[in-house]
Amino acid sequence: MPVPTVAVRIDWDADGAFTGGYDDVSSRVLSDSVSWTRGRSADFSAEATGAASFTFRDDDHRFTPDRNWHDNPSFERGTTGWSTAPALPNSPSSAATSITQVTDDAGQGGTKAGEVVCSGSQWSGVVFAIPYAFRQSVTYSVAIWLKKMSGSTSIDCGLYSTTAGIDVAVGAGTITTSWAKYTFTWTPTSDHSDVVLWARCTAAAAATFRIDAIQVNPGATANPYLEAPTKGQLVPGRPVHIYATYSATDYPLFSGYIERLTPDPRAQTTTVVCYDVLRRLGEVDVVVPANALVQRSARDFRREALDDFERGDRNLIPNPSFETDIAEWSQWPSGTSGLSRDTSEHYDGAASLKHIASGIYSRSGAYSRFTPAAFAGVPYRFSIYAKGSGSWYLRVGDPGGTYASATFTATGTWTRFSVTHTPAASGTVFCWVE
Ligand SMILES: [Ca+2]
Repeated sequence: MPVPTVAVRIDWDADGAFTGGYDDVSSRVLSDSVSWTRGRSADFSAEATGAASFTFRDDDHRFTPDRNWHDNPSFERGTTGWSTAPALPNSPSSAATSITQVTDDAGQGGTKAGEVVCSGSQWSGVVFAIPYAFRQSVTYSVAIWLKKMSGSTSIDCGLYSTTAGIDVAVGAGTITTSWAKYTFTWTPTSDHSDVVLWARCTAAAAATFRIDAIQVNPGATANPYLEAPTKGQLVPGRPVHIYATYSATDYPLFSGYIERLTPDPRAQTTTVVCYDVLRRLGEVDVVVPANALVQRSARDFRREALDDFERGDRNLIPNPSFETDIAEWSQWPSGTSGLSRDTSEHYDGAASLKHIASGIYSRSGAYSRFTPAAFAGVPYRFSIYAKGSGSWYLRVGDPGGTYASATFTATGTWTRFSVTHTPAASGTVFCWVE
């Protein structure tokens, strides 16, 4: 008899998806440590909310909050937090021309790096604010990977208190065309909560260089670099999702948020305690109908929250992202000759579905079918991100022949369009764009 496998995911970077490279933490969870409850209580008893807890293996300190104080060290999700503002100790300092995400990496994990284009003015560079308190007489260590792309090789890096204007530490120096790690330490002589990390060109010359795998931590040596989560991500409130997979079907078990993280240095573990969406409902404003106490009980809210979770965490479209092929999609009126997988354009992932309307037919498009079948009376939302040109219908219909339709005009920018339909009959549902 097959045994269900249980998966645990945490949206560390709070991007609304559990698909980040390190969001699936299942392999780190001690197998006998997972527990959860949906908080179902007997009739007439007090409403109980759900909870979950599990314990990570933490022998490499991946889940120790102080492991890395830099919250965008790898550029995997862009350049958030980085700035070309010249908040640098030398005067006059100048802003770099740009910092962008590029596909490259220092071999420390991930696939992206940051590329800095310096302006040609002396002390041109970029900064990243580190929003944590640096304490007097505590030594902090930094490791940063740099690679020259063009121009000057006179690059340095440091930590700096922007208001005190003192307590500067400087590292790096002459960089090369190969990725290399540069390290330095800083021991502030007073407390600071306004510290920035900089990387800049010390010469009055143009320079382009790349940055990756930055490590900042208290201590005399830099911790080994590990791809996320970092200090700013190991915090309460991050979404948590536990589900079991049985015969290739996923069954949600728990949806909630981190309440607390408790590292145990001696056992080299970190225990995570979570609360569920129902307790979250008690913490946020909700819109309820008039006479809410008469019309809706807390049990209704619970059932709806769980229903939303069970419906909302699954995508019924069998092949929504075209990452490997365009299976499950067909062309209307017939065939697939006008459909192709396009890796040059994509909203998410690495590919999109490209459809060129032939102009032969008054309408042409692409369609897919829901599996499993939809149920009468339950609303379904079909949404796509689209880019291109022309006027289109977005439609979803049921086997009873009724359908809902929305029109949109595609533009040169990826934009989300959606349509909602409540099937009148149960069975396989079609969704299509034409
Ligand atoms: Ca990276």
